[in-house]
Amino acid sequence: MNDKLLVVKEDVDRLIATAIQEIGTAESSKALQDIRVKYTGKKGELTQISKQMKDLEKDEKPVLGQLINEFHQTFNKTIERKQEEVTQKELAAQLASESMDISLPGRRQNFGTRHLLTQTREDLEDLFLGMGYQVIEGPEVELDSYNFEKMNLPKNHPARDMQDTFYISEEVLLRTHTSPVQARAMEKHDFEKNGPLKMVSPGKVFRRDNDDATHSHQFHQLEGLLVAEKITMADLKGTLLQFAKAFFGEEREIRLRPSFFSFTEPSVEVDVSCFKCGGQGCGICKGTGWIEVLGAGLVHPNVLEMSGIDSTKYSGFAFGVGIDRVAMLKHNVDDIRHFYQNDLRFLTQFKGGQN
Ligand code: FA5
Repeated sequence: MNDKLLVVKEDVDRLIATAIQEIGTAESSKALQDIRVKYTGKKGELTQISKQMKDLEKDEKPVLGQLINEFHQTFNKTIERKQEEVTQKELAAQLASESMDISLPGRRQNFGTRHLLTQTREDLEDLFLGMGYQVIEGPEVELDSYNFEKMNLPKNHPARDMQDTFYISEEVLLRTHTSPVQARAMEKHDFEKNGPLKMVSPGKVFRRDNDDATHSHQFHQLEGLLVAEKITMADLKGTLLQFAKAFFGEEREIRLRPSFFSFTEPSVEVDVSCFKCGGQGCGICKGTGWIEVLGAGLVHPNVLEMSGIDSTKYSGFAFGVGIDRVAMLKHNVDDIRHFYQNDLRFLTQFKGGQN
C-alpha cells in the first residue's frame, strides 16, 4: 500500500471512529439526521475523501471503493440502531406530555327528539290501540269521490265551501280531512269474518285556509270510526270521555254541543273541561271553562250505504280530532306555526313521548 492510499485509509478509519462516537451521544432524530448529512451528505466528509479517488493508481481505486463501502455499512448500521433507541425515547416523551385527564366529563351526544306532533299522534294511537282499535292510514292525495261524495257531500253541496282545498285535477285533490279513510275502511270490511269495525286513522290534511295562530293550510287529524250493531250516542260519549281523561287528565269531563257535518247525524262538537282552570274560566278556555277539541257524530245512514253497509242492521259513530289543536292545548303552545318552522329552540323543549 503506497503512502497516498495509506493516508486515505487512516482518514476513513478516523472518520468512522468520530462518526460512531457522535452517533452514540446523539439525543434526537434531528441530531441523527444532522450527523447523516455531515458525514454522507453531498458536501459531507466522506464525500470529500472519495474525491481523492482520482489521485490514486488504477489498482488502488477498488481498495478505496471497498473502504468507502465498509464505512457506509458500519455507519448505517450504527445510526439505525441508535435511531430505534431515540424513537422509543421520543415516543415515550410524547405520550407523557400528551397524557389525558380521564376524569374530565365526556362530550355530550346530542340526541334529537321526536317532533311534538309525532309524539302526540303516537300517544293518541297508543290510547286507541289500548281500546281495541286498529290503525289504518289513507292517501293524502285523494279522490273527490272519497273526500266529499262518499262523505255525503255531493258536487255543488254548499258545505264543500268550508273545506276548499288544493286540486290536482277535477277529480283528484289533497284531502281536507281524514274522514275519507272511513269510506275506504268500510268498503273493505267484512263484518261476518272480522266482527265490528274499530279503527283510527291519523295523518296530514290540507285546506285553503289563511294561516294564523290556530289555523294552518296543512295540519293533522286523527279520525275515529266504530261500526257495529246497535251503536248509539252513549257509546260515542263513553269513548270520548275515556279519551279526554286519558289524554288530558283523570278529572276531565266532556260536553257535547249540536253541530253539523254532512257525514254524521246527529253531529256534535265536543268540548273538554278546561285542564288549566278545572272549569272556573281562564285565558286558555276564554273564560268559558270548556275547550273545543273535536267534531263527531253517528255515521249518517247514507255514508254507510254508499260504502256497502246495510244501515238497517249496522250503525256507528265517528270523530275527528285536530292533532295540532290538542297538542297545542296540552302543551300550552300559543301558535300552530311553531310546529312547521323547524326552530330547534321550540322543538327540543318536548322530550317526552308517552302520556
Ligand atoms: C272535520 O274535518 C271532520 N271531518 C271531523 C269529523 C270526523 C266530524 C268524523 C264528525 C265525524 P272540522 O273541519 O271541524 O271537522 O275539523 C276537525 C278539527 O280539525 C277541528 O276541530 C280543529 O281541531 C282541526 N282544524 C280544522 N281546521 C284547521 C286548520 N286550518 N288548522 C289546524 N287545525 C284545524
